[in-house]
Amino acid sequence: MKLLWGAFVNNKSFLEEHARLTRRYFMGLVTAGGLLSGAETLAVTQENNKKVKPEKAGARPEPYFTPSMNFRDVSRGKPLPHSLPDEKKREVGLTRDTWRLEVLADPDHPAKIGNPLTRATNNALDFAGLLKLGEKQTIRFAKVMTCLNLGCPLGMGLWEGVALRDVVWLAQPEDKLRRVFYHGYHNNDPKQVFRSSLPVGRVLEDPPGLPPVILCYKLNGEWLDSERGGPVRMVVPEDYGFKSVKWLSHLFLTNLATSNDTYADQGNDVDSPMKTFAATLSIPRTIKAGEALAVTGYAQVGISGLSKVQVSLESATAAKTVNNVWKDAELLSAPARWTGLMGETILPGTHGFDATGKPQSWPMRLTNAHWATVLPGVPAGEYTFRCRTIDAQGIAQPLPRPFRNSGHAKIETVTVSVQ
Ligand SMILES: Nc1nc2c(c(=O)[nH]1)N[C@H]1C(S)=C(S)[C@@H](COP(=O)(O)O)O[C@H]1N2
Ligand SMILES: [Mo]
Repeated sequence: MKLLWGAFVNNKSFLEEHARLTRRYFMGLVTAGGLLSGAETLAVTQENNKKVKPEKAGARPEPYFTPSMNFRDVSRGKPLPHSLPDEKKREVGLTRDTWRLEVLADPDHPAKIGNPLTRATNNALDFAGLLKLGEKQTIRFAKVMTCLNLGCPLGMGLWEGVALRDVVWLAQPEDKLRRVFYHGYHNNDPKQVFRSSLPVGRVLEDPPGLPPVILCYKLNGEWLDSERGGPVRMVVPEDYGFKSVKWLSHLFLTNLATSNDTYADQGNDVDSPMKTFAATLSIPRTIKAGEALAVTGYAQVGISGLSKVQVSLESATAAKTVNNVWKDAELLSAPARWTGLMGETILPGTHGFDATGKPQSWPMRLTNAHWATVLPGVPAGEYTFRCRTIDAQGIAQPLPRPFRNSGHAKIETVTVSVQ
């Protein structure tokens, strides 16, 4: 086999960006002697390989869980709450020993509650009280944090905390409770409020297969740091990042039936759960005629699940007689080691994993999965590479949909020049 295998496996930057899993997949192709034969060569050279964009850091296979400091930060506020000096953080309750959560009736549309938790009455929930709830039941789940307004994941996390409903019940809601509003610390400036909301039904019950909404205090096994919204942030499993309000300070129990999210004011679709889609991580931009094309990528597994990733390579210049001839790519199995976590293991009792720390199913909803493919060589010309997903119901995703304000839902296209 006349294969540029040396160039392939010796390419440091390529390997750095790719998991052992991906490598094993390509190795398997060679030893099986399958796809690549005869004069075909596998073109992955340092010069023409498309680099992983920095914003795709949260999509990389290694480490699978993104270290907190490598997350992309989406924070508002002047000054940014996480940039305040420690002294100020203590003053405003942004440290674990000074944090307090008030749980109140919404003054404009009050729900009837028996036990408001307030600073004034000295019964606001403190961090010790929150951990105490956690002793009864801790919730832990894997979720990719994704901004509705950005195409790339911000980071893959293992989030841990207490079910929001356990805190809501402390306030003894009695009647007229339709939504839970919540907001984060905002420099005591009403114009800076970042807030979101959920229907009370989502707070009290979990849709099939989904973990509860949590008040999160740990990320990847460590205390949630200030930049990620510590000491406590909301994390809504199936939703985009804007629902996961950082520096959580207030819950308002309301009789209003509609959302009042900050993101609603900006023209976003606020009832839009995370989409399933695929994107490339590594693809050569130029190859020689007849050379095989090796591509790796990731898929964000949204609310509709993931059964397949498919790819197509079409001439960009020839008349469009064929329309998207899709071929299945190889979906890689779950990581053998959960890199990015202490001990690289998943603790027992983590949602979606069995007692030995193995995923109960893979790909897993709300997480990133990785894929790889090798397409046989083609004649010289300009080509368009595309990738898409098929969800767990067999429906191609993204549909695609033309409106961007429901979150990234596009079929990624990359131009490949064959010379
Ligand atoms: N208090 C507060 N919470 C917030 C935000 C904010 O600006 N202020 N940004 C939200 C948005 S739009 C996103 S996408 C996520 C980003 O989370 P990260 O910074 O941990 O990556 O945080 C959300 N929570
Ligand atoms: Mo966002």
